[in-house]
Amino acid sequence: MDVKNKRSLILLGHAQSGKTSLAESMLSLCKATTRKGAVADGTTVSDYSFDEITRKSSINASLLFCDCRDTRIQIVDAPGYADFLGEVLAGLRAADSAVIVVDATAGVEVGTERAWQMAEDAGLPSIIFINKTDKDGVDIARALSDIQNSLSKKAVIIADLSAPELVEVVAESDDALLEKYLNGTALSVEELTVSLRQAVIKRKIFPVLTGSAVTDKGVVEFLDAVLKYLPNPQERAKVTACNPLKPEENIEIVLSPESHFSAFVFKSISDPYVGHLTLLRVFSGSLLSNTAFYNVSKQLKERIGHIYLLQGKEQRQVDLASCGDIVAIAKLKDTVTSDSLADEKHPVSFQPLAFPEPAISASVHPKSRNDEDKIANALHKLAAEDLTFKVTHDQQTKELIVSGLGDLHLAIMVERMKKRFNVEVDLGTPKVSYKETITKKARVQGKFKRQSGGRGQYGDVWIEIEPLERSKGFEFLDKVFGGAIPRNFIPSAEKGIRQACAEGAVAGYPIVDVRVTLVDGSYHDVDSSDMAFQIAGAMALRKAVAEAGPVLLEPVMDVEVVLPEEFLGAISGDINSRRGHMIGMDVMGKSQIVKAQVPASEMFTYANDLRSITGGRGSYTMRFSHYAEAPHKIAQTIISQYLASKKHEEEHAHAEHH
Ligand SMILES: Nc1nc2c(ncn2[C@@H]2O[C@H](COP(=O)(O)OP(=O)(O)O)[C@@H](O)[C@H]2O)c(=O)[nH]1
Ligand SMILES: [Mg+2]
Repeated sequence: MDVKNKRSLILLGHAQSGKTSLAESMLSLCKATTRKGAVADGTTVSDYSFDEITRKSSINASLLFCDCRDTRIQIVDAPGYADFLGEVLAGLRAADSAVIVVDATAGVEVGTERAWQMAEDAGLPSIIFINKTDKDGVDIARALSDIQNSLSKKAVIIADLSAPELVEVVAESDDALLEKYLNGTALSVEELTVSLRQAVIKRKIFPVLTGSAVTDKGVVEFLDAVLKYLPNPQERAKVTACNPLKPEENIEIVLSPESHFSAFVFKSISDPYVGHLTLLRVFSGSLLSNTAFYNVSKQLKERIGHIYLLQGKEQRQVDLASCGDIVAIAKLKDTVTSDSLADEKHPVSFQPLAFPEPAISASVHPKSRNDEDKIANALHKLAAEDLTFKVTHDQQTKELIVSGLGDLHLAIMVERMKKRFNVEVDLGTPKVSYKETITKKARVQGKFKRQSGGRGQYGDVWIEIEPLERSKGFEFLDKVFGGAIPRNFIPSAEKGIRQACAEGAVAGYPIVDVRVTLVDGSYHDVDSSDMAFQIAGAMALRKAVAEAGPVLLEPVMDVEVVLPEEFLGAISGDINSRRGHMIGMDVMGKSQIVKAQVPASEMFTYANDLRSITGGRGSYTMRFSHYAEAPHKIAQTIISQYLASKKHEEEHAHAEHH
């Protein structure tokens, strides 16, 4: 296929606006499918996985293609929910342009604005499709003015413009043309056509199309617009990479099938429908099946078998992938998402994918005890496939913790574990990672002395403890004078002190932001030992903390909530009730952005609560900000829980001993 006859687009927009249905309509009109499917029946090419079929909603970015006259259109159908933002970010790296789908009855929604912003950040030329115009009471003019007010004044329904109006819109985006026009020279149709196309490619004009994905109305005109206005892979926004040997040196990729091969791995899939597939976008040159490529990121050559074009879960074998193609390769061993592939003699390294930090986490509890190994294996496989999903092991609580972009995201992962790996788990509320610290100075003695028949144990230290500034960690000073403790036992005392710090003194959390000074002590010629001084140090530390006004520190999160204005009051009240405080507000189109700081322990159910307060129209992100002193009442609760669990543990150990 000639590179001029290739288009690639990513379908973006609010959840439920009709992206998947539009893709289905395109495929059916281009005869890529024999029978048009429907989201409601779970029969679309794009939403093929069990979780998409049961939820009637996209979760994964799917790849589709159709041939429209002599042009091949490659489609990335992206999910609309913020929980699956990772899929959108990946898809944006594969496509040359974006189609923003707007529900005519709802107008511009939170997800529409987010989609618009992401397409803009990626520099992708965009077409807007106002969908669901078959519905009763649809007001296209109102939807359009909403788009013009919230997204861009340069969004226009080209078909509705009269000839002089069109001239003005186009001339405004092209200085040379404008001058000609103002001088009164007539502009030819060819001039206008070329200039209009360039304006769309440069994001100066955004064509708006209208129609219905369900009845196919307007979709032929939409396909025409894709061919007419959207860039081919050579006309797309320029692509830069860097020289892997000199990362500061930028290289502009020559977007041509004749130049050296370069490609970027934007996604990997391993599911029961397609097996293990690596998805790549070829930016330049070409790659033949049954050859090899050079993986710049891993610095190795990897052999490949077949190359496939994907039509949802179906794979069509092709002989080669060249400039502009979005293809899949099966069973790669070393190549993973975000890797750069290139000609070995002309290596280039693309910017890796950058994903948002996980916003929520939960502990994982197996429903059956025998499943523990299977669970760890399943979670690690899911995390390798979805880089916004993270699995960690909490050293302190000994719990397996999963983190993701929202509770829907975590719920989907639990479903996948069951369906794909046949293991069932419950998600719990993880313990917050508290820390302990002190509020004043103290000076104490730690003395360990055992005398039992033969050789005894003797260690004796005096320490001073004082608070340090937040996030200064731990400092140890040795000010022992005149050999009160032999030099070789000082590291022993320090080791005991550090160990006790890691274990905590009041609630089992690490002690931070303290300075401990070893000031004095005594020893015994025969009975003193490394072990005795370690124990003495630990005893001293625990005693010192207890006397130095211990407090608990809790993690505080930076939270950003995007929501329609009418919910502002409810949201700020809710943030107050979570011991949070507002730190600012911003406006994004029709939405408000609320910035606040809230203790992590108060945020566990936030995804659900926000959804119910805003009827699903709000979204939020959150990331760690700092540690702050937890209020006394909360600290008291945590300390008594800790003491109770410790008591329980001791009784348990005692019982086992007998
Ligand atoms: N009446 C009508 N309903 C539509 C249209 N397009 C999509 N829908 C319905 O809207 C819902 C969401 O569609 P879907 O394609 O899954 O939206 P997506 O989340 O943006 O992919 C489904 O129930 C579709 O049947 C349309 O043009 N007209
Ligand atoms: Mg969808």
